[in-house]
Amino acid sequence: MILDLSFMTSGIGKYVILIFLVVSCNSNKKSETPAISNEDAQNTHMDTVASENVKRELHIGKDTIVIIGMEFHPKELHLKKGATVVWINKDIVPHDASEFPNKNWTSGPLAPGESWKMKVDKSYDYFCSIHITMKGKLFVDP
Ligand SMILES: [Cu+2]
Repeated sequence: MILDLSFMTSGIGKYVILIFLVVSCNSNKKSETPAISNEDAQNTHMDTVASENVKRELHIGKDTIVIIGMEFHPKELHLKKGATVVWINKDIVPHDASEFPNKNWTSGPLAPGESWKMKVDKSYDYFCSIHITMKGKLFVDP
């Protein structure tokens, strides 16, 4: 008996093989665990508790802005004239805090763990000039 395998290299033969591979991959998915397990829920809770402690330590929302997860926290901060604002980079990549849009002032690159402070006399929009979608606002009450 002669087995003719020439169809496998023909146009239709390739599609037959591809379909077979896709079907056999999908059949493995039934054994996967649910997307959110109890352990994940517990970890999320622990993260929330941890960030509450960080907030208390760093006076976030008073005069300290924490950079974490590619965001400024808080995004908007109300200050008294002459207050000193501190930016602290708690993220895993460098960021900066720069006047938006002209970089009239800038912290320069802040490595993870570094901080920078500036005395503020008026309201500003600012951003991270390394990741230009990261934005924040400082409001100085007159
Ligand atoms: Cu950044």
